[in-house]
Amino acid sequence: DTPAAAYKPSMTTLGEIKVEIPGRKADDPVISGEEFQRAATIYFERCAGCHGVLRKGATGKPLTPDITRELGYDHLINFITYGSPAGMPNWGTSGELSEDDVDLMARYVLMEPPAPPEFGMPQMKESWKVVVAPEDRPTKKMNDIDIDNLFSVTLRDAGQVALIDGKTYDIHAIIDTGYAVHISRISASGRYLYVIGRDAKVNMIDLWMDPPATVAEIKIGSEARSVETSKFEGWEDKYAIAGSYWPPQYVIMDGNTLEPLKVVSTRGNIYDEQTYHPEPRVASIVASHYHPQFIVNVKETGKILLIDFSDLKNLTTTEIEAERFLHDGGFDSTHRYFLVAANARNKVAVVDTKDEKLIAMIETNGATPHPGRGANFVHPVYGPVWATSHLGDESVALIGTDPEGHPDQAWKLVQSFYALGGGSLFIKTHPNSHHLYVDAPLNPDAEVSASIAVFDTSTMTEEEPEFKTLPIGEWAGIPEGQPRVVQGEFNREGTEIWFSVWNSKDKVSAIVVVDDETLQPKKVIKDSRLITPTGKFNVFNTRSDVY
Ligand code: DHE
Repeated sequence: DTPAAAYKPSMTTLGEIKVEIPGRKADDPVISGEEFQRAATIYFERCAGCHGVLRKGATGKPLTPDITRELGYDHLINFITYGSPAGMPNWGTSGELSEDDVDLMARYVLMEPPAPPEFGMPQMKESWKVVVAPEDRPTKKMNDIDIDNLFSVTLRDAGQVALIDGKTYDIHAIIDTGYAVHISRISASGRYLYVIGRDAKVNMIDLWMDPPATVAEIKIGSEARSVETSKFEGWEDKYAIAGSYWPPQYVIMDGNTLEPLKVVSTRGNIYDEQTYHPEPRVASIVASHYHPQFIVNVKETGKILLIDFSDLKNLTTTEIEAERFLHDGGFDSTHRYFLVAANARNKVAVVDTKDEKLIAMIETNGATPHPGRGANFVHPVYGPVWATSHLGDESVALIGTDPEGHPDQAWKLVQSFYALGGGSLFIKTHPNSHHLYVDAPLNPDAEVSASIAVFDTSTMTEEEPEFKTLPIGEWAGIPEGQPRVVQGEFNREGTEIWFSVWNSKDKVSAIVVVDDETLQPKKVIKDSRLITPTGKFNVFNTRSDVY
């Protein structure tokens, strides 16, 4: 995959999806069983991330046959070949699909979508492996790694994570995982690292071992994005949870072995229309600091679930009506409030995790907010704020988060200003830093997508702030390809920030470490094993929700 095509799943590694051809209708296009199978696999791996497996639409338009037949074969061919400015990739002209495949996909979407198989407890149990049983694990840390300052780095197309030392920049271990690990999360004790691949494989890695290694693994579905571990006092390291896109469900697992304990479907009714949706996918998940709860965001039905795990037999769930297309989000600096983007609705929902209710729904004045976990800092005029950038335009939105000290600003959009360009995915700062970093990896301009905008938060006023542009891609000194610079992550001390310089898998990639004080490059980490680095997660910052 090239990075340009990578904002959706890529071919080859998820494997063939076995589906039945639904009953043929008289005017169905001619398509052989073999072609149908191939088209279903291409669809699942390339298109489903945006349009949904059942083609009901989310970030991408709905593509059910009533709609596609209205559009017609020729229109579909053009659309798939050339894409659209609204975000549909140009599959044909980019060369990622051959002319024959474009023709195949146009015929395929004229037909009823097949549903891939369900994946329940028996399949999970079959895939579950305890590689090192708890009683055989070390009783103390066996290595001399400063675990709190370790970074777990996704090596996307290699299906691995790299564990990189935050001080020496040495690679302590490269660990095989599922394909394209989406996120890494750390147990409350800091000992275990949980990662989840796009293919819904979860690895549990023991950071006390020398070298750190996988101690348990499980597959929880066929496509997934999120994993988290229990953090509330008294429940540290007790449970893990993973959410999947297909089938739409979450599973609560034993935090020590990944034994699947409870699988819950998220299928149900959309919060506002109250009509049934067959594919409400699980987007971000965080662990509450106020109750023994996981906070699970269900995309298509627009519901935020507060799942109380203290009694799995008598599971209590608070179901909050929020907004459709919930995606990514994080806590405010006090960890009491959780802010999550309803991205295709240009809104951010705020949940008070202490009082267990929705307290605000805020328009961000931008297109498609995409915060990652967001960025918290104290604005000289507005006090504590949480920030998001946007996928669809160049704006950054600041939301007031201090109802006690700044009640007039709390849960309002207090400022909106411009960064480098549209196509931003992640924004980052640290309590010890006075800089706010904004990426733009999906910007069509190669120079913009390889740069980072940085703002000085200590001098912000009510006026539009100025920013500096850091040419991270240039600093990486990569001769070939068109690498994109993505997702800043601070070290434990908050003195340096790491950026992935994400090239295609056959080309050199790098991680550029920037000194937060001088804004100059401090280190370029290059290694033939660093294939397509994307997300990076510092152990301390991730486990303590510092961002
Ligand atoms: Fe992500 C976070 C889903 C594409 C890198 N991504 C998330 C989360 C979700 C999500 C639900 C929040 C997880 C959580 O916090 O529990 N991502 C999706 C998609 O559905 C989407 C749009 C399309 C797809 O088909 O996957 C998508 N994401 C991408 C990419 O193309 C990225 C850049 C590279 C990749 O891995 O494929 C990418 N997503 C990330 C990263 C995070 C993330 C690095 C975590 C950021 C953080 O700081 O928390």
